[in-house]
Formats: sequence, C-alpha cells, structure tokens
Amino acid sequence: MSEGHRPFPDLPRLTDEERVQRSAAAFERLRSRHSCRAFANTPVPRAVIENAILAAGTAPSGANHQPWHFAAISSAEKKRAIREAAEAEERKFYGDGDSAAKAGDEWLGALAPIGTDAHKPYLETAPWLIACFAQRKGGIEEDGTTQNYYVSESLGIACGLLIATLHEAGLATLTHTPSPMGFLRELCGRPDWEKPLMIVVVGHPAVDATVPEHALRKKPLEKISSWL
Ligand code: IYR
Repeated sequence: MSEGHRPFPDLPRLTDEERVQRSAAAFERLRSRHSCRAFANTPVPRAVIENAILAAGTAPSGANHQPWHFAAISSAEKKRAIREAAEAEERKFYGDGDSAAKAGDEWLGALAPIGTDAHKPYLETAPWLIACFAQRKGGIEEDGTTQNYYVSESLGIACGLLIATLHEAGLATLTHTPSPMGFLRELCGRPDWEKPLMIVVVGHPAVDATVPEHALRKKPLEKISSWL
C-alpha cells in the first residue's frame, strides 16, 4: 500500500439481486422529489439541517479542498432581509411596471409553465434557508489564498447530496437562484472570495402546495443515456 493510504473501507456485502433492488428503491424514493414553492411555517429541528450539511460535506471535491460553505438561516429578520433583496433582483429579472424584464422572451417563455414570478414569500415562510457558497480560494484550511479546483462541480455535487438528504428526511426543498446574488455574501457575512451559488429553501410543504404538470415530465432512460 502506498504511504499515507489506508485500505478501502468495507462496502455492504450484497448479492447482485440486492444491488438491483436497492438501486431501484433509491430511485423510487428520489423520483418523488419536486421543487416546492409554497411552504408551511412549521419548524424543522436544527439537527436535521446539521445532518444534511454534514452529508453535503461528504461530496467529492477538487483535491479534497471542500470548497463550500453553507449558511443556515432561521432568523425571521435575516429571512426578511434575504426576501427583500431577492425580490428586488427578481423584479428586474421579470420586469415590473417601470422597467423591461432583464430576462429575454425565450427565458420568460421557458418559465411560463412553472408559473414563477417576482414574489418569493416562501423565503420568509419556510423555517430554513441554506445559502450555499462556493469558495474560489482557501484550500482545506480556508486560508483565503490557496487555489481551489473544480469549484462549481464540487459545490453542485454537494448541493445534490444536501437536497437528497433533506428529501430522505421527509422535507421539501427549492433551489432558488436570484441573479445576481451578491447581496447574500454581505447578508451572511461571508468573505469576498466566496461566491453564492444558490439558496436551498427547506421546510414542510404548505397544505395547498402544487407541482406544475410541466415538472412531472422526466426524460426517459433512452433519452438521457447511451450505452457503448
Ligand atoms: N430566479 C428566478 C427565475 C427562475 C429561473 C429558472 I432557469 C427556474 O427554473 C426558475 C426560476 C426565480 O426564482 O423566479
């Protein structure tokens, strides 16, 4: 064994049949995940959010620098400030009475079946917002200068694990990406070498929450894969 290495940890000893069953069961659980845009104000224990962030932190990352920071926000004042700043950006994106939309007609057309607009009340209603920051620099010691690698890829995988863990915990999420999102850095007190990538909104769905039909159309295996 090369120096500084350890044996690969044991994986569960399964039969191929069990592997097929378990992968099918994992898919079944994940396919019921949908973005939620109406949340109840029911509280969610902090321990659930901690576990989801720990799970996110297991993601593979460039040179294992773990170039991410998750700001978990539950304070009513912070959530209100984030909602106000996000809605101000969204009004520019969607356009309001005074100014034309920053988003072009094609983009607005693509969003029409989802039915989104500049109102983001869930940013205050949901018990938790997790602001996800990509660390452009810092290395494993977070020194602010060491180069990081594959930062967006690493954070993207980490956010996938975060969302999957929250879904496993029986909670609804929304990946929210107001653009630009620079206001988040200031509101969360993060350094300027960090770039906010998304807000993951977490909570229980409101009783009248809906899923747009459009979101139920998933591409079939034949379309999303090729076998060579
Ligand atoms: N950030 C905006 C717009 C938006 C963009 C895409 I692409 C979406 O899939 C959904 C929304 C908003 O949150 O409304």
